[in-house]
Amino acid sequence: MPPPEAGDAGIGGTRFNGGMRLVVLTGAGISAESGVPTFRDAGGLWDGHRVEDVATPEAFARDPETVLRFYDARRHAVAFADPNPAHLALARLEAVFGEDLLVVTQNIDDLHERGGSRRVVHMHGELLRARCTACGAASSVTAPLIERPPCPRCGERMLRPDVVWFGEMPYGLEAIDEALLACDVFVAIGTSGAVHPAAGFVMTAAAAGAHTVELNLAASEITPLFDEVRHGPATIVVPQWVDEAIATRSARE
Ligand code: BJW
Repeated sequence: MPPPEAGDAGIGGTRFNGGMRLVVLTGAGISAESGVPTFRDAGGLWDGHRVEDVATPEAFARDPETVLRFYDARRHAVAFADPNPAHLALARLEAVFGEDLLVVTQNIDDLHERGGSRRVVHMHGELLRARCTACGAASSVTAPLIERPPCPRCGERMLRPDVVWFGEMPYGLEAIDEALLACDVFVAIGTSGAVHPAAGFVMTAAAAGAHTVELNLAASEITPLFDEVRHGPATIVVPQWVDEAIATRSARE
């Protein structure tokens, strides 16, 4: 895919052309209007929990019941949530951009997939999957983890949520890095920029020459790093930005 040419500035400051490669990073803010709490906003998911009580391997080793109940409750809540117009817009974007789009999500819900996206990397794992602490196999598990269902591979009843806690290595970093280095536009949606390595993706993409865009309800910790910033609820600003991307690409094909 050729790189964007000089003077290729598009609508709203974001540059698009035929063959443009996009990486979209999503955070909890994209699912907020589906009723899934964010982490660090007032009233967020961890308002009633200390992060270190639930989101580290040490916490799980210390008190597995509390951690399993916490994730079972989130699985239950997400099952009743629906994808919102921001998730649906990213699926429309994929329908047009195909393999030129990669969605990297920090979210462990499945709202991107239920919204129709297929090219999604869940870098912090998936709520509906579990990993065996005996044999390491990861699998889809529907039974509540607190009931200690058996591992489909080895039969041991030692499953943990297949999510990435602090101090653990996120998933898909090699593929993500490759996409960031090759992308022309990097967009971060609804993430606070408080957690690494995701918070550093904007710098990787910018250093590789990409135009960078932040779509967020409010300024984040990394807002100054972006070329273009649009503030507003994801259900409004994401479909708007996607419509511009699709219109501009279609006009040039
Ligand atoms: C809206 C909206 C609306 C609201 N519309 N917007 C470098 C420096 C310092 C520390 C580190 C470093 N590198 C690594 C670390 C250590 C650590 C870390 O980052 N610590 C920080 C505390 C500083 N990182 C790690 O340990 C990671 N692993 C790692 O680094 O491995 C080694 C490695 C080395 C070298 C290279 C690569 C790797 C692992 C991090 C795992 C994070 N896990 C969690 C839990 C997952 C499971 C679960 O869900 O329970 O992931 S923590 C939590 O934070 C979750 C999220 O995915 C993540 C990010 O949160 P997010 O999505 O940004 O949500 P919020 O709530 O923070 O923000 C919401 C945003 O939405 C806000 O901006 C709102 O404005 C916005 N919003 N409503 C639009 N309607």
